[in-house]
Amino acid sequence: MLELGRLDDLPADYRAALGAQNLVPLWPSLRAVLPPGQPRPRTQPTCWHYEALRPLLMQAGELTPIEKAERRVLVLANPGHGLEKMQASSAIYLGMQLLLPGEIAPSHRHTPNAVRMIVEGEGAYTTVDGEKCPMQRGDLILTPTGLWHEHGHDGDAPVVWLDVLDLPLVYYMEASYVEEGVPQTISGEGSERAYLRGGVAPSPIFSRNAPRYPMLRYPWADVRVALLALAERQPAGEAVQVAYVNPETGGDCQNILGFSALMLRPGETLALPARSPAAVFHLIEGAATAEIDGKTFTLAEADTCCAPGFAPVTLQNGSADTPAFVFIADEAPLHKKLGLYEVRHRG
Ligand code: 1HN
Repeated sequence: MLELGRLDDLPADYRAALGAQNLVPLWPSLRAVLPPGQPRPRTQPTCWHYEALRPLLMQAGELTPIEKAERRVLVLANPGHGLEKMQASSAIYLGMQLLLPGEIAPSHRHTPNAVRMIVEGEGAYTTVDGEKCPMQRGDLILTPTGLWHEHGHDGDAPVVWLDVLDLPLVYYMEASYVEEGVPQTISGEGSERAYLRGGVAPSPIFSRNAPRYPMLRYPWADVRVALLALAERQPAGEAVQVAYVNPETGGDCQNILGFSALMLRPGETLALPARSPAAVFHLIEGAATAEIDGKTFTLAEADTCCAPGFAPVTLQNGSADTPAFVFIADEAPLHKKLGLYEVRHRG
């Protein structure tokens, strides 16, 4: 590939004259914005171990009252982007949130989409758009763009969850903002019960008027049963994976990020193809390793790691007799909508 002229090849007075007119020569930067063959992601393969972050999160509970935090969160920041950017990847934000017994994280709504993956504790709940969603380990709770949400805790021990948002993208788009609310009136509970069986959906008096986000809570107990059932008939070597979908459309449950759960059978190794979207892997249950771009991370329960786009990923169950369950968040819906989605099978 032809070597192009550099900025310092140009006379200083010419560069100054360009700058004064808000002009920039393209050729010194062309290879950086259009690298050959594949992107050069800033996102680095990174792992956050729960054992290391939990004491620091509990310390935040002592240092900062909820009133001074609104949301008491330690952000899982990718060093490749600079920690202050609070990005796991170009589009994904991750944070571990702590709510102590009796605390309330007040109602608000915002443009970024969020989901919560519950990590630890009993007795907390999130109210989303008037629906009270209990939080139990492994549950996935959606708070899609524009819906009011608040968290409360009636239990007697700390509750921790992983927040996954598309905040970096929405912020980059200069579309990120919040509105403060008042405590919500609870109007319902358990919308997930309405979609308990795949293939049948509520249809009162033959009329289907599906809300835009019909299902806000995906209980882990149900997802786990679905994975175990799938594992019984799936041939060895084929991924046992379910997607969190909108049960009315079968499409992705949110607009920008995609969510799925994967079961690694005892001893199983899965070589995933390199795909253009970045992805996050969070271990719900079991023990596993994740090899990302040649870097190997050992994942214990509640550990979280991220893979840049175009990185080959190999997941391995570290146990010969127990399954491992992995929650995956990725940028695939975004890439598909933009026409950028690519899969590169290993050659
Ligand atoms: C947010 O609204 C929550 O509602 C958590 O729990 C983390 C990070 C950035 C922006 C909004 C929550 C967030 C957030």
